[in-house]
This record gives sequence, structure tokens and C-alpha cells, in this order.
Amino acid sequence: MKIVEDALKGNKLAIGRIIKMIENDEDQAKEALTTLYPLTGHSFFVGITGPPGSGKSTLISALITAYRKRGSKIGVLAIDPSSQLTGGAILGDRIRMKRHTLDPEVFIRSIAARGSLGGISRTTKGALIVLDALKYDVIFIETVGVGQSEMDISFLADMTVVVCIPGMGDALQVLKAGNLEIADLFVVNKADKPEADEVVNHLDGMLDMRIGTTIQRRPSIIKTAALEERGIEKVVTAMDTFRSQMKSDPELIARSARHELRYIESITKDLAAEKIWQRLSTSNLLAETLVQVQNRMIDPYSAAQALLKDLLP
Ligand SMILES: Nc1nc2c(ncn2[C@@H]2O[C@H](COP(=O)(O)OP(=O)(O)OP(=O)(O)O)[C@@H](O)[C@H]2O)c(=O)[nH]1
Ligand SMILES: [Mg+2]
Repeated sequence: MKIVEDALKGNKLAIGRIIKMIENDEDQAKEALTTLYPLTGHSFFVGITGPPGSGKSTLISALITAYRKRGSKIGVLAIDPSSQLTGGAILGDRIRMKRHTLDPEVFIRSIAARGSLGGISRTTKGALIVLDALKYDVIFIETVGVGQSEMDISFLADMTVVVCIPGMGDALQVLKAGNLEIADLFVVNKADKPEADEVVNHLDGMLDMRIGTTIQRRPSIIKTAALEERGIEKVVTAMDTFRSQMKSDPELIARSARHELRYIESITKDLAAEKIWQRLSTSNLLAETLVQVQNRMIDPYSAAQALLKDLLP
């Protein structure tokens, strides 16, 4: 495919077009992914998550600067929860990371959260495959939702960084949402403000209480002031350490396999649902069932069960 060849030459427009094809679920997207998949296995996927306005984009921008000094090639995918409503992309993120967009070795894009939940994670995973095949060294995935939230795509990341900030009355709430389970590293950003130590102590206490759960690893807590680029080197070091542990740590190896399985599960379920519905929607049985439901002869739940029973005895 011409577009894949262009992308492999580093043409950012072509990369963007392939991702657009994936977002729109075009047939050509599958072809591109099939071509690109064997080239993957290079990138380190880092999820950066946390409440709105906590400084995720600012932190990523500072991390890009640090990584570029080493010559690393960096990708950023910003998952935009608002686009489901507006169909647009986050402007703030583009502005925040703007100084990097002209760098040929930095690729930044928002992923529109159109369609189903499975759609968001599949699109994101597709984009990750594209960037991985193009040998981006580190790919950041910025997302607002975490833990049990519906925007949770932490299973796509090798490492998940949870960003917290001081002065958040609802810090506890945020942690309840499953962050303790998914965090590989906590970053307390806006440490230029007072109360940062309070957040660190609070997190520390929460981690102490976590002992006894199935998770063995204890995430570190690092304070940053991303706007002033303070504490960034510590984050880079933590990322480096984690990345090297991924190859040998049995817990991380097992987790990676679970993530891969979840991705296959998600594609398979979506495909199955699509196929079943295609078969049903052209059958007389569906039309008959609809009339029965409309006439209150059968409820929709029983109707769905009966339809499926017919297809999958
Ligand atoms: N004081 C202070 N402000 C910061 C720091 N880092 C980021 N900010 C500010 O916090 C605001 C939000 O920063 P963003 O980087 O857009 O935060 P975000 O988490 O990406 O926000 P969303 O993508 O909208 O969820 C901006 O006004 C930043 O300038 C910091 O270390 N200290
Ligand atoms: Mg942001």
C-alpha cells in the first residue's frame, strides 16, 4: 500500500491518514494494520492518566523535551472524551504540546472517541500499532478516565502513570476509582503549590493499606512541577527502570499477556456481535419478533434471547 510506504518513510500526513482510516473503521485500515503488525514490538507504551487539568499534557510536553535530548522518537495519542459529543479534538492539548509539533521525530494526535467503548480502545490500539511499526521509542497515551471508568484504556499501556495534584478535595474519590490497582507510578504534579507533600503522604498511606492484595509491586511517588520542568528526570528514570523490568519481571510479563488477551477478546466480541446482527437483520424472524414486541406479546429481553437461541442453539 502506497500510504503505508509513505508512512514508513516518516511522512506524518500519511501516518495521520492511516489513523483516520482506523478511526473510520475503513476496510483499508485492516490491510494497513496487517502489513504493519509484523514490524511492531519496539515501542514502550505509557499511559498518562488523571483528573482533568492535573497537568497531563504539560507533563508529557516536558517528558518529550527530556526524551528528545536523548534522540528518542516520541508519539502522543490524546484520547478525547469530549469528542463523542462534539466530534472534535481537544484544542488545549495541541496548544500545550505545540512546541513539539514541528519536530519531525514527534507525532502528536488526538483520538476521537466516536462510537462504542470497544471502538475507542480498538482505534487507540490500532494507532499504537502504526506508531510502533514506525519505531517510535516511547508512545504516551493521555486519557482522563481511569480505573473502573468507562474511558479506562490502561490495558493498552505497558506502564500507567497516574497524575495527582494538591488541593484536590476529592483526591480520595479519584483513588477509589481503581487508580491504586492500575498505577505503576504516581506523579504528584503542581508541586510548586503548597500541600503537595500532603498528597504524597496520603498516597503513601493508601499504598500501605493496599498490602495483602494480589498486586505485588509498589508504585513510587514522584513530585513534579511540570510547567517549570522540575522533577521530570526522576520520572524519566522511573520509566527507564520500569521498561527494563518488563522483560524479566514475571508479574509484568503475565500482565502483558492478559492485556493482549483482553484486546483479542474485545475484537472478537465486536466482530461476533456485528456478524450476529447482520445475520438477524436480514431474517424474517427479526421482523416477526418486532411485531410481537410491538404488540406486547413478548418483552424485548425475551425476544433477544429467543433470536439468539435460534442462531446459536
Ligand atoms: N502551577 C502549576 N500549574 C501547572 C503545572 N502543570 C500544569 N499546570 C497548569 O495546569 C493547567 C492544566 O494543564 P494541562 O497540561 O492542560 O492539564 P491536563 O491534565 O492535560 O488537562 P486535560 O487534558 O484538560 O484533562 C494549565 O493551565 C497548566 O499550565 C504545574 O506544575 N504547576
Ligand atoms: Mg490534556
